[in-house]
Amino acid sequence: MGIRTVAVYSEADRDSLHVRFADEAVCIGPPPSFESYLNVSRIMAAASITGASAIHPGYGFLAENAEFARICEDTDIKFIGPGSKMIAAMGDKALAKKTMKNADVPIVPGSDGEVDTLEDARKVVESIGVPVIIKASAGGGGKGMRIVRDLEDVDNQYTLARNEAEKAFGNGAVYIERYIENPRHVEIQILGDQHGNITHLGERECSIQRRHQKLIEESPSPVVTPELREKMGDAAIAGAEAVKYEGAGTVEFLLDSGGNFYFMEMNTRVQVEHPVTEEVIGVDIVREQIRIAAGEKISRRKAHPTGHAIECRINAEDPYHDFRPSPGVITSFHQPGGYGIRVDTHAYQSYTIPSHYDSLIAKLIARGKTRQEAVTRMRFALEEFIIEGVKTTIPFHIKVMEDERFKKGEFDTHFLEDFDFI
Ligand code: MV4
Repeated sequence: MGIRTVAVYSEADRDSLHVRFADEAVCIGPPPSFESYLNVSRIMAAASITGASAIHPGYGFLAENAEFARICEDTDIKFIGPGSKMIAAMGDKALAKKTMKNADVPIVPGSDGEVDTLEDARKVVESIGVPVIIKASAGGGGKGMRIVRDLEDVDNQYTLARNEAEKAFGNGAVYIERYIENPRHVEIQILGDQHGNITHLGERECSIQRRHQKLIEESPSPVVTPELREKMGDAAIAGAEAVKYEGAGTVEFLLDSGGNFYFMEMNTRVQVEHPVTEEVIGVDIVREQIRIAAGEKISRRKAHPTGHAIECRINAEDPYHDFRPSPGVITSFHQPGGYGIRVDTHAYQSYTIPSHYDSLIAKLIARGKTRQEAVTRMRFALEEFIIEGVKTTIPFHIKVMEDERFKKGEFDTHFLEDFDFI
């Protein structure tokens, strides 16, 4: 795009590839993220010293921090993403649900917003019936959730949920909804520009996860028909239009076994799994984010997926020992390549994976004309990917690619709970 870039990095990331690739780089502090990547004043100082006109927040850290976005707005540095009020509104999960309900987006039946007392919690559960799920308003991504299967457990679980939420987010607010058994996690990628145009880029299937950490994503979903895609896409667009959404965003849905879908959360950042959408739609999502931030228009044309793409998250974790982190020096690194293979990574041979951050070290994306071709190509690329010195999730992914149920596309969010690896 011809835009000069400035990387920020902590002392632990001095040797990361993003630092070498940027035109300039500024160290913003010691390894602990509170002293570097979460330290707003140091990031603003780095932007100011280098004369940066915009900040791309990526994912994680401050990417969905409304306060950081507001400070960018106040200092006239363009935060590449939606406005701070939008981030705050979507970060409040109970409020986001109300907003989507008002825009006629399907939601899971449940409480009308937050449930502030035990008496109200009992009333709500009695009216919707068990099983229910209690979720933290300030949560998301599975943190602070409790399932209630027996009316007698409401008191206990409600109290536990509030205490957990208070501890984790400094906000004990919770809401309640019917618990959907064996759902799939299917999300719609959207783009909105400053001129009111909103479009969707189809769905991603993200049901293969472990402890709410996604491990494998794909697009299209093996169960989403063109008709369902149109319905989910229209719902996501209706929700985004109601809030005049600007930037790249993701509308997460639960999809039940009957083909019914329900709004779950909206993410106001680019997601880790965005490459599978890029591969089947033929759009560079980060480029679109930057164009939107610069005031340019997106094309309104509806996008249809061509072929199939799968992403495996290669984490520095030991899948043979409960996926425990495995930081350290990469002594050998050979990445796969060739037609239909893409690797997004900051790692290389001799690079030291720091222990301070999460363990994602590479994203391996395989594309094919069909899902089967993508799976086969992924299987061989995983075999070809050599990483030594640290344990990785590669052997786990090979096992999944060989699994009969996975190959048939027959899975839901509980797939890994009874997946016998080893
Ligand atoms: C649910 C649900 C069933 N019913 N909500 C987990 C992450 C958080 N965003 C919401 N989650 C769920 N919400 C209702 N009403 C099941 C889950 C859930 C889940 C969702 C997506 C992917 C994996 C999951 C694993 C367990 C539970």
